Amino acid sequence: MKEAAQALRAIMATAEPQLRQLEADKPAVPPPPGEWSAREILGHLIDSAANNHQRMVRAQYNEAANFPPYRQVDWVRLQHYNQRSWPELVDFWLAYNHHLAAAIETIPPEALAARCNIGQDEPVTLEFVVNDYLRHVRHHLNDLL
Ligand code: NI
Repeated sequence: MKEAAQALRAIMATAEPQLRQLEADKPAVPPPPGEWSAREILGHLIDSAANNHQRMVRAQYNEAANFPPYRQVDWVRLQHYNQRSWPELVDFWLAYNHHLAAAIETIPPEALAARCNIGQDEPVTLEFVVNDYLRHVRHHLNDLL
């Protein structure tokens, strides 16, 4: 999945300067009720990276079909991202995604059809998980930036 890895690196290259600028532009803007702050959105992207990392590796030895779905709202709430430093969250998100890009790059073609549970009725393929991960990152970065 070289192209997906390259796409993820390109997303990071574009987003990094904008993310680093964001805190200077909008320090601690409180979100409307029921919505996530910038820190919580970036935290949600870190949680997504962590959960999808597990799926992407486990799928390659066929143990992702029963991997539990994760409760994203609880993950954000329980980790108190609003109390964290913005630069630390940005650094960690970038580091994790550089790691994921390397992991995605080495997924062999024969693993692309491996089954992954993402909490829907039917498991999806590993290829779908990778592409859906990129779509999800783009979606939230568009909101954030
Ligand atoms: Ni999301």
